Order: sequence, then structure tokens, then C-alpha cells
Amino acid sequence: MKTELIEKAYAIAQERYAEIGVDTERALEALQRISLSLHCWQADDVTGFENRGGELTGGIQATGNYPGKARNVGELRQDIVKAASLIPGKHRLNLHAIYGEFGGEAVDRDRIEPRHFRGWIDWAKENDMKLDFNSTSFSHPKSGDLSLANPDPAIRDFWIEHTRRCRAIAEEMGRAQGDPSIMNIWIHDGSKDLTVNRMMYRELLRDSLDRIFETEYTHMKDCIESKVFGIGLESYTVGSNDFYIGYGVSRQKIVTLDTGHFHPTESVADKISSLLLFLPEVMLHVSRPVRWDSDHVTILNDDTLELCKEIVRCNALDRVHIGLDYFDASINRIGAYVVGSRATQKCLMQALLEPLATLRSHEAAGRGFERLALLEESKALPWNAVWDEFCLRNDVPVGEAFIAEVQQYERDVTSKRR
Ligand code: RNT
Ligand code: ZN
Repeated sequence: MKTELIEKAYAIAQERYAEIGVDTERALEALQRISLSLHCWQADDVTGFENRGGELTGGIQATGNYPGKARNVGELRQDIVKAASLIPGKHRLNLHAIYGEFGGEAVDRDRIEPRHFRGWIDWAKENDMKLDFNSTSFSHPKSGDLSLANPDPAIRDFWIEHTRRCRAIAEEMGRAQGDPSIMNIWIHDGSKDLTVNRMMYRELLRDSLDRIFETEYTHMKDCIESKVFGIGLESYTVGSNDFYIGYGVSRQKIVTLDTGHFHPTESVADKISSLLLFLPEVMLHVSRPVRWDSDHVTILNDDTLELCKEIVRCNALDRVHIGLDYFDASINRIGAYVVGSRATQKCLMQALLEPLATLRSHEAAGRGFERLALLEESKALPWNAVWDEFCLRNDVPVGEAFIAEVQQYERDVTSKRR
């Protein structure tokens, strides 16, 4: 698109928004300050670099076999850099413990150390990216159906040790980058069929977490992620939403809301305000569940839009961390990053352009029709011109122009990976 055209459209949009009391420059500045945490695992279908060659377990699945997945740390970094170059703004990278650099050594999960992530810390610094982190309890011979909630003390201790070490690694990342690394704990623990000892497993999980959190850190923040069910673990999930809200509120830990981890008609957006009243912060895993927790690429849909609007309406941009979490192996993986990230940013853009003051005054005065009408009209305001301007100012492709860049990268790089 011609620069001149983008600027013309923006100037008109700016005037149009001013008419309803919205300052587009302020919205652009606010969007500029929002960093998404890009999940490293879209580039390689959640494989990681442990070289165990095992399958992805833990009730999650990346379906598809589109060619070109990243096979090693170098390729993954190259892909992330490419994706980031097509996403406006400055973003973070969310690593999983299985993405350490083990140098061909068989380092078991209860043996990982900050030195295995030194390369990432240096790389992140060079690339002006901050790191977040995740413990990995899936895809391992000791994963089974139960990890931190396993009644076998040896297995439980193994995972406690793993998770403790992950916190130490996140602490190291946070210290090095001068900004806390957000460390997420998600475990798959559950059962395929009717379970009679629900209480016992939850007690075990509570105690494991208490042991994991014994050490206090200052350069990392803990978050805990619930789920409804996993594949093969349909009847019972130890770490349910209720469990983690109770745990999070009592221990003041950040709760992670993954948009695929709730019942299909449940609104994740509606949870934000309640959580923020009782918790310090919230972490998001923005995903797109299609009929189940399928982890399709995030798009600009009502769910994502409502979620972003809710963050802005709660005035909570500084208390909500926005991570992405999807893994589609059926399409170009770099394209998947770009589409999902830009979709999330487009939703944030619209959220930041809402005529909130007027909407609030309508609401307070009981003017229901006026509130609804303005909400409807604002959907059709020229937010896209402001978004294009954002891309232009950030020197990334405007509109569909990024498609050709992804295709070019595919021709030059990913299609050559066999
Ligand atoms: C799984 C959870 C979890 C994972 C990543 C890989 O259902 O959403 O967050 O997707 O940790
Ligand atoms: Zn998640």
C-alpha cells in the first residue's frame, strides 16, 4: 500500500475518532507499549531440543505436517526473528524448559540449569527481546497421567525438582534482562475415567506447589494455568480452574487464563475483573479453540476482541501479561505467528479506540439503547486506518503485504529443511 494513502486514511480516521472523543495518537502510544509474549513452540510443534524423539504427550496435540518446522535452536531463532520482523512493536519470547541448549548431552528435567539457557539469554539481549519461561511436565517418560500430583513420592519429587529449577532459571533470565521473567506452570495431571480420589490428588498438587514456591525470588513471577480436560484425560483434571483460583488467591500467585481452557460458552473476558480484584496480576494464553482446546491460530474474533476490550476497560494493561499459545502444524508456521500476533494487536487497537467515556456515561445513566448503539457503531469506525498507521510507523508491512514476505522466507529458508 502506498504510504501516502495510509497517511491520508489515518488523518481522516483521526478526525472521525476525535468527533467521538477518542484520541488516536494516545491509542497508538498505548499499543506501542504492549509487548506480547510470543510462544516459542509454534515454530517446531512443541518438540523442543531434548532430542528424545518422543511424541508430544500430556493431552495436547499439534496436528498437521506442513514442511519446514524448526529442527534446532538456530532455526527456531531464525524463525522467531523473521516473525518478529513482521509484527509491529517490541515483543517477548516465551520459552519452555525443553528448549534449553543441552549440547547433545542427555540432561534430564531434574538436572536443568541456568547455563542451559545462557545462549537464549544472550540471544534475547542481542535481539532486544525479553524472556518468559515455562516448566515442561509433558513428553517425558515420567509424565504419565500424573506429575506434581503423583502419589508416588519419587515421581512427584522429580517434577518438584524440575519446577524448582525452572523457577531458578526464570530468576536468572529476569535478572539478566532487568525485568521479571513470567514463569508459567501448567501440568496435565488428570484421569481418563471416573476418579474417586479427587481430593487426594488435589491435596498432593497443593503440597507440591507449596514446596516449589518455598524459595522467594525477585526477578521472576509465578503463574499457574488451569484446564478443563486433556486428550486421554477427559474425566478429571487435578489443576482445574477452581483449584488454581483458590490456590492463586491464597498464595497471591498469578493465574493464567488460556482461552482454550474453558467450556465453550464461557466468557474468558468476564473473568478478568474478578481475578484482578483478588490477584496481583493475570497472565493470558491467547489461543483459538475450535470445538475443543485445539490451539488453532488466534484470529480477530469476538472472543479475542472482548478479552482485549476487557483489559482496557479494567484499566489493567499493566497487570495483564498477554502471551500467545497455539500450535498449528498444518500451515506455514512463521505465518501462524504473524497472523495470531497481529490479530491480537488488532483487537487491542480496537479496544484502545473505544469511546469508553461516553459508553460509561450511557451505562451509568441507564441509557441502554444508546450504549448498545454506540458499541455497534464503533465496530464500523475506521480503526483499521489507525492500525495501518501503527504498522507504518513501526516499519513493518502494512496489511496483506506480509504474506509475500512469509512466502519469500518459505522459498529461501523453510522449504529447504528436510
Ligand atoms: C496446554 C496448555 C499449555 C501448553 C504450553 C505448551 O493445554 O495450554 O500452556 O499449551 O505450555
Ligand atoms: Zn496454555
